[in-house]
Amino acid sequence: MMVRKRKNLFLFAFLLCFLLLLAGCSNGNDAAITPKSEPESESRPDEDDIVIGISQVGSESDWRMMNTKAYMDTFTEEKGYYLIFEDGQQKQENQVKALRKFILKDVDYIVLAPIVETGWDAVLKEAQDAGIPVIIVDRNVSVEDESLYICRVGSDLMQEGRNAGEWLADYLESRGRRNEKINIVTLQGTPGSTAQIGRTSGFAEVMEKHANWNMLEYQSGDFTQAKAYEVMEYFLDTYDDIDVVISENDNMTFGAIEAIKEAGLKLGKNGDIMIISFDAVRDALLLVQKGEIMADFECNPIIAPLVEETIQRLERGEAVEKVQYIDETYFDYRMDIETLLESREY
Ligand code: GYE
Repeated sequence: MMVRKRKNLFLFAFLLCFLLLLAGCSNGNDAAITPKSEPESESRPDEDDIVIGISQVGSESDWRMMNTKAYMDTFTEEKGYYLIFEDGQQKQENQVKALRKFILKDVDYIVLAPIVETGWDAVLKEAQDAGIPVIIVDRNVSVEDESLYICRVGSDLMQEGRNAGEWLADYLESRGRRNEKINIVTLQGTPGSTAQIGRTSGFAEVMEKHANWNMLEYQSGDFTQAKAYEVMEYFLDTYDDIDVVISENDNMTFGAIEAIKEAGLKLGKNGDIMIISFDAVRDALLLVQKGEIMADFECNPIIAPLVEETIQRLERGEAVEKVQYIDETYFDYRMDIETLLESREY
């Protein structure tokens, strides 16, 4: 009896170590609200369920959490969907594996939020050969043959970058700083992702029209708060006259603000540094309200309803648009954010 108890205890301790090890391996951000993948053995799709395999980027930001939640809320069992959700944990190889798993399971649709644009040709061809339609969501893919996917549903990320540039130009003009030398640093998102490429190049397009804008450096903060904090510390150590920080998502902005405050610098229109951000998640809008973020360019994370509409159209045999952009706006410190927040879902 005693021996058996010990054995159980040993087994328990072993399992605990294993679980702790696993937890240690995953990045802290990911642990928080990552939805579980499909419970392999517990449920099975009903005969006429629409089976959808979703390959998500990860859980790197508040935006991503909302984006994932919207898929869960939209593709419900009650509505006749069976969802297989795979979190790529910010690694393309995990996403490729997920896609192969979906193909093996012969799902009805694959929904792919690609971490970066390149490297998808082979696996998308496998899906096409298996006759599974692929819908690209959020970021884009860059493939030789565009017939490898049905359509892309998401944001016009380049336009967001342009809007940010135009806002800065108008703002500087309104403050009589049109011809002043403006030193800028950019916290970029994951290199090679559409969100990074689009926002960087959209802003650069406007920058070209302003010879007095001086981009000191671009560095990636990988869309996470922790990395951006480090990069911002480095920027502040390296350059002593930064006027503007372009931060390619709100979570990086949170990290940058922390570093700027710790360095004893002031944010906002009468401060030392102005931040322009992207996403417009709730916590960031509260900082716009406080004037710590000058302007925030919305990226709407609630893509799921448009994806559902697309799938329903395909089910009815209707044609769908190859590129479907979602409506977006922006917020700046001069607006009545409190009122705007009342009617906002995220
Ligand atoms: O801005 C960021 C997220 O791809 C548009 O990814 C998305 C971006 C979003 O991590 O917060």
